[in-house]
Formats: sequence, structure tokens, C-alpha cells
Amino acid sequence: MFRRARLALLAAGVALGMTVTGAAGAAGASSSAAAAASFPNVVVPVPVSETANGSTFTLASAATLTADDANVGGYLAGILRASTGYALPLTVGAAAPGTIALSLSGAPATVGAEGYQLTIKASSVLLQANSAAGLFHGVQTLLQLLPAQVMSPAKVTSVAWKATGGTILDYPRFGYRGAMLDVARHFFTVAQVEHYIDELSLYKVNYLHLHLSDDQGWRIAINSWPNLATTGGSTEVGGGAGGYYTQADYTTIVNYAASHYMTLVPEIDTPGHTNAALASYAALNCNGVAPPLYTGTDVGFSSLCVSLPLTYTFLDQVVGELAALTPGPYIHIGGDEASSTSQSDYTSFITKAQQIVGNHGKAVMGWHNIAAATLAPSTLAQFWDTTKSNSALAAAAAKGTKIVMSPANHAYLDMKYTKKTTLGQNWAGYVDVNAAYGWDPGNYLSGVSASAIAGVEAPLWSETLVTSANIDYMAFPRLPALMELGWSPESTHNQTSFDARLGAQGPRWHAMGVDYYKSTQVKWPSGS
Ligand code: TNX
Repeated sequence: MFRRARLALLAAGVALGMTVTGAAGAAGASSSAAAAASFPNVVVPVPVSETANGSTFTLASAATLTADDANVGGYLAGILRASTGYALPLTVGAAAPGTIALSLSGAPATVGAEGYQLTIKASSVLLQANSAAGLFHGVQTLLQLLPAQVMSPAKVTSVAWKATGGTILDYPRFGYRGAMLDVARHFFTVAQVEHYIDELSLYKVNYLHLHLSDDQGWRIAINSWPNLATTGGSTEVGGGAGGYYTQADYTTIVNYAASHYMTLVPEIDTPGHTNAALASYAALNCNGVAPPLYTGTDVGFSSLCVSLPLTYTFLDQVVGELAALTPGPYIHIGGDEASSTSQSDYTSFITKAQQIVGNHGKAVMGWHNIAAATLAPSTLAQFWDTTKSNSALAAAAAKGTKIVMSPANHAYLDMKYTKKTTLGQNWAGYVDVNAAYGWDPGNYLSGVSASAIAGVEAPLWSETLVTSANIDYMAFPRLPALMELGWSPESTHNQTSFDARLGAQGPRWHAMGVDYYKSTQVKWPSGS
């Protein structure tokens, strides 16, 4: 199997001009074993370059860890100790490197703020980066080079903890690699969100977008408008109890995301998708009458009252509290499917909302429909349609607007995989692994240049999702496909090679207890 993967990688590498030469590229290599050395095709997202050196590292029980960053060192130690059962003492800021050393010095400048260089030799591993985030991403690569059982939360004794030797140089294609979780249609607890963060971080996600309000629920306590959470958060799709985050809960999530090098982007969807808010305060409605709470799955029927001054007091106070709780640069104002708002009301609302968010020191992120208004230079537009062209968005991009790509027919994790999938929706079609992977975010929208693309986001809407197992099933294996598009160079794009790499993740998810979709487009190895 190793041989097959190696040949596939070499074939892909030749086709794509990748650096997968390893010792095979060194003419006159002394032994045939060294000459055949290459990295196995197992890392997702595929690194920028991998050069094997013919050696094999084995993690022994007496190994030690050193780290220039306590958080990343503790993270790696926690995973390795659980599965290996080894003591793996960790020294932070040690003068001499441990068996595995995480170092904030000596990384090449080319790896930038989020990249890393990983050097694996027979008896040592050296990971170098310019930031803790870079070390964290490099740790994910190192874990993927160790046997799948390394992800087991319980001790595994039957495994030799080996990794292929060589050097990996790696850094992201895009600065924005996001995942969105809809906690409004169904509420997910802090622990459930943290569990998803754990999973997302394995694939180098660096933004977590939380869809905190919609027609069916308002999920964040706002002190100046308490009914939003207590009334608006009291139900969900299907009529369940719903729930909301206290501001302390929200801060817990922000901090947990930060400790995984993810920036939180909170979304308050406006001016549509606002029934939960309108049901909480009669005064927010144009007619002064609060509608009933809503537990169905229709969209496009609600709108904030654009002509009402109180609407902007509301928005200012909500955004103000949220901005104060959010260290990241963005507040997402939604802006999608506002079919109960007239076009002139819509553009006037978005213009005012941008001013309000700006007044609180944040930049706006919004679904691409906001391009109907004149966008501020800092506003980020999120493309979600199934089309390949959007003239308003292209015009905004030409004036400097940056775009996050989430085309629903490729990037929506709530679309069914096939017609047999029971969870999810199919309004954007069926999205199996190859559809999730088979597009180029940098060259997708007509009339939009690659330089306008900030990155990729994988949204997960929760109309049909109730449990963490439901989340796992929809996110895996597609989330890693989208994050490879966000991280890896375009020149590495190869469906066959990717499907093999993705297959290698199966045994890891199995070891972690992740209930994923076994797409027939992928050959899952034994132990998956
Ligand atoms: C469209 S895409 C929506 C959401 C739904 C989703 C379901 C977008 C910005 N809005 O309100 O939950 O489809 O797939």
C-alpha cells in the first residue's frame, strides 16, 4: 500500500511539478533504500514542499519535548501522551532541543506568519515557525505523519510510533480559511462548539464563524436587550428548547478558538432572518406587533424595520456589546435572503450597518448580497451562490472588496452528499467529496481576479442537524477538502492524489470516534 501511495504521489508530483523528490532526486544516492525515499501521500492539506531524507523517526518512551510556546507544546504533549502512554516531559523555553523541539527561531521568512518548517531525522524532530500559530499548524502535519492511532484518546500499545524522515516547508495560499457553524437553527452547547474547534484545527482552519441569530433563534445574551436571548433563544427548528450563550460562555468560546489559533467571527444576521429578534421586542416591528416565535425552516419572510430609528439603536447596542467581547477584526452582519426588505431599504440599511460596525472599531463581513450597497474598503463579502458570476460582486471586487468563497454547490457542508443522504438539504445540489474539492477559489467567479480572494469558508447550516455526530457526518470528509483548497498551492491540485490523502484520514477519524461519511469516491484503507 505504501508503494502504491508513493507511486501515486510521484506520478502526481511529476504531473504537477511538485517538490516530492526526496533522496530520489539526489543523483548517486548511496543506497537503493535512500534512493526510493519519499513522503507517504497522507498529509491534508498537502504541504507546499516535502523532501524525504531516507531516514525514519521513531518516538521512543524516553523521548522529551521542548517548546518555545507553552500552549502549542502542551497541545502536542496532550495528544502524544494520551495515545502513546509515554511520559514525554515538556520543557518550555529550554536551551537545548528535546527529541521533539518546537522552536520559534530559525524558520525561513518564506513560511510567513502561519507557515512552518518541519525537519524529521532518525532521532529528532525539529519544528520551526515564526509564530505560535505556525507551530500549531506544523504540529498538525507532524501528527498526520505519525500512525493514525496517535489520535486515539486512549493508550494504544500495539503501534510503533514512526514517521518518515525529511523536510517539509509549508505555508498557506490564503489568509482566510474558515468554517461556519449555524447555532441558530439548532443550538449547540459550548462543549459542542469546542469539540468542533478541536476537529477544525486538525485541518489548519483559522477563522470560526458562528451564525448567532436567525428566524428560529437568538443565541447570545445582549445586556441592553435581554429578551433577545431569553425569548428569542427559547426555541429552535422543530420546537425544541433552544438555548443561548451567556457573555461568559461566548468569551469561553472566543478563548478556546484563540488557543487553537482561530479567530471568531460572530454573525448577527440582518435585516432579514430576524424573526427571533422581532418576536422578542414588539417595538422593533414596523406595526408594533411582535410576531410569534418561529420553528420552521422557511427563509426570507422577516425584516427589521428599516425606517424605524429604534432599529439603529438596537443595532448599535448589539454590535457594541458584541464588538467589546470579540477580539477579532470582523462582525458579520448577514445580509442574505432579505426578500422581505425592499431593495432601497436594503441598501440604506447595509450602508448604516457598515457605519455602525465601523464606529465600534470593527470591519463588516456579510453575505455577498451586501454588494448591492456601496461597500467600505474594509468590508469582506462572502460569496454563497451556485452561479459563477455576480456582476455586483465583481464590480465591488474591482473597487477593492475582498471576497471569501463559499459557493453552496461546493462549499456548503449542509448539502446532502448523494440523494441517499438523510441529513441535510439539496437546494444547491448534491455535494460529494469530489465536488467539494473540484474547484479553484482563486479562479472561479468571472471577472474577479485571484487577488480579490481572501480565502475559503465551509458553512454548516443546522436546519437538519441536532447532535455533534450529525455535525461530524456532514463536515467529514468535506471540510478537509475545502481546507486543502484554502491552504495548499493551486499547483498541487489533483483529484486522484487528494482522494488518496483523504483516505489516509479515515483511520484517524476512526481513532477519534468521528462518525464520518464513507464516500464511495474515496478508497478508505483498512482501519478506517
Ligand atoms: C441559505 S446561504 C441560507 C441559509 C440556509 C441555507 C441552507 C445563506 C447565506 N442563507 O439561511 O440555512 O441556505 O442551506
